[in-house]
Amino acid sequence: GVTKPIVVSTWDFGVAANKAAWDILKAGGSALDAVEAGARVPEADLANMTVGKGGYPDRDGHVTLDACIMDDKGNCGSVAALENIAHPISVARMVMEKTPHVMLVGEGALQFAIENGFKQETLLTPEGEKAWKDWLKEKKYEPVINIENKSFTAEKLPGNQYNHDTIGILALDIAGNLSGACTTSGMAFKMRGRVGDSPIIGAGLYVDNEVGGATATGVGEEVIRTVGSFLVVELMRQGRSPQEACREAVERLIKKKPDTAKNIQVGFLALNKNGEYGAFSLQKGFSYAVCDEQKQDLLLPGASVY
Ligand code: SD4
Repeated sequence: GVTKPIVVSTWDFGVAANKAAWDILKAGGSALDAVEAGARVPEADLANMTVGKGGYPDRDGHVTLDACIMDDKGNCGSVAALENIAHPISVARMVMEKTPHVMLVGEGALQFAIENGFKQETLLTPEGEKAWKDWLKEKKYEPVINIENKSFTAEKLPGNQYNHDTIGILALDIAGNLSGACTTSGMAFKMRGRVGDSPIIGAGLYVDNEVGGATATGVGEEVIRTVGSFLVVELMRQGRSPQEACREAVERLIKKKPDTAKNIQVGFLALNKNGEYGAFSLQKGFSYAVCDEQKQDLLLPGASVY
């Protein structure tokens, strides 16, 4: 039969991203074009401090970006620790389409981006610089749970300055094909050179066009350890619903590191081949956005363990 297109993405910010993706899907465009367009929205948003331009820097003051993209044919592309380029997701797509490789990092990724016409710009905003300088006073690396979700962090953090998001986005197009994208500036004040789960195929994102796609957000180290997104897709292959699969991946993570799990956030979001979706997170406060013909930009809370 005819597939009903749908797009899902992580955090409140997914609403705006989904809108851009939906414009492509409803016109009969590909899921790949849709997820790229969606991911570019938070990347370009200066108020968003965990993605793209305006992202918080590492502990040495450098904004370094991670992103990956995967299509329905198993093609994938990724960049990690990329500096001075505002749209890492589009560089990742170019790595996928124009190179024999899957992943480029650091200087090499930058060189490739420049060769392909991307403009270099300063990504550290005055707000990002101020937050970094405040952080330098104590230098405590303590990832804030739900830093991406304004409504859950507003009481804890002054001035609403933590309004932002790392985006994972999954789409099913009218032809029944799945693609996904994931883009982030990583954990704020990370060590220089640190790479999280978001650009790692299988960890931050995985798509298998026979089964479904999954993406992760939160503390990437724990997601890498459990190859989270691949796990979610494999669980769906074995018959789990998207939410059940996400729940089991969260439980796996707790089993591996019970003490760590209590004090961090990790969330998974999944979309299967039939257009069914679901999410699950360690802590309350994870949100995701869904957009299809019926419900445009509806925001649903994910279930959580704690
Ligand atoms: C990372 N998973 O770099 C990313 C951060 C994130 O919402 O998802 N923040 O570990």
